[in-house]
Amino acid sequence: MMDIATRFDTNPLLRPSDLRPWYEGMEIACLLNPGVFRMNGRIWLLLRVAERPLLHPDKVRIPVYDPDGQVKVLEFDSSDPDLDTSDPRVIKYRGRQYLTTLSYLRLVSSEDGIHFNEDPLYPPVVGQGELEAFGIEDCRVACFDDGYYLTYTMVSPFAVGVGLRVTCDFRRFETKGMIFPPHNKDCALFEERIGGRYYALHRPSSPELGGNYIWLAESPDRLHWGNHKCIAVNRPGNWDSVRIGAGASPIKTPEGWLVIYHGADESNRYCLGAMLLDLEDPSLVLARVVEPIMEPIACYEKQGFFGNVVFTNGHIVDGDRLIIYYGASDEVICGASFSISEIMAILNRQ
Ligand code: MAN
Repeated sequence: MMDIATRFDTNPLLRPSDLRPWYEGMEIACLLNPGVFRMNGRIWLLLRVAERPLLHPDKVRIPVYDPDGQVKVLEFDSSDPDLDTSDPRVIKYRGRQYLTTLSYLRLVSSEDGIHFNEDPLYPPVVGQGELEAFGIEDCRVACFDDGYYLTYTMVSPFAVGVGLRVTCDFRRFETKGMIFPPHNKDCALFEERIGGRYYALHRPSSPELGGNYIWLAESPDRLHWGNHKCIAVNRPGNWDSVRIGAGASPIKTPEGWLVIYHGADESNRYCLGAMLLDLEDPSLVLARVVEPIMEPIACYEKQGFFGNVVFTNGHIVDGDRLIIYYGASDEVICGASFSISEIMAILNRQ
């Protein structure tokens, strides 16, 4: 099978063993789904790093933040019949769910977009408070005149929602709290106003009636969001049949806003797709691909912490070249490029 992505020859670019764990007594299980931006002439990745306590032969150990921001480890007996460990990402126990890893964000940068290093001057971005007790994940970085807007998934025993922090230098952050309440994730801000208003794509979940669809919202200030509209749904029987969610900020082209999105099917296989939104009214979907533009094909995309996943929430645009950075198998960071005109050519006009 073929897709239209050109993977970097040097993939994976980063593996868990390339960084030291941030928390004592923990190991890095996964590097995944970076936010991407340019700053000071360099390309930066805001990696999602997932750490877990060192494996124990008879215990299942779950890391969480306590109210002081310290990591606390919950322990379960591996032989307890009430423990469901069938998904490597989640533990289910007596009606409750816990994550097997604790995610936070870490910055690396590069001159060439291939070799990335960490600079100790930039501290990790970690979960704060009870709504982030299970960590923070999958951060999109949107670039505005007044700073970088970070939209990320807040995870806690209460729920999953979208948080916002704002920074100009990635050293001091203003925390704005939850901007899209549960259950919501995959929030990508448009990097410019349309008709004087800010816009965001987001992904609420409505399991009883509806599904995991992509919605559009508008705002006067990027903090308060309203006029929500569902703009794209799952396609039964297709590669994006169970859930879809936006990647990074939509890309402005003469023909419309190009949105790269992920879609998953019943077997949790994650592929990437694309759709085109009207320039003036982004609630209008002008076109959407039928086949994915990228599928888990390479061995590092098929096998890993959670195999058969390509997931992106960060890219760089350079003329016709779209470079995505992506998490492969929820374990390693990779790069791939696309021709924007080639994506445009396969978009199916609606
Ligand atoms: C969810 C998120 C992503 C992850 C995929 C696949 O959508 O947690 O971070 O990559 O699942 O596991």
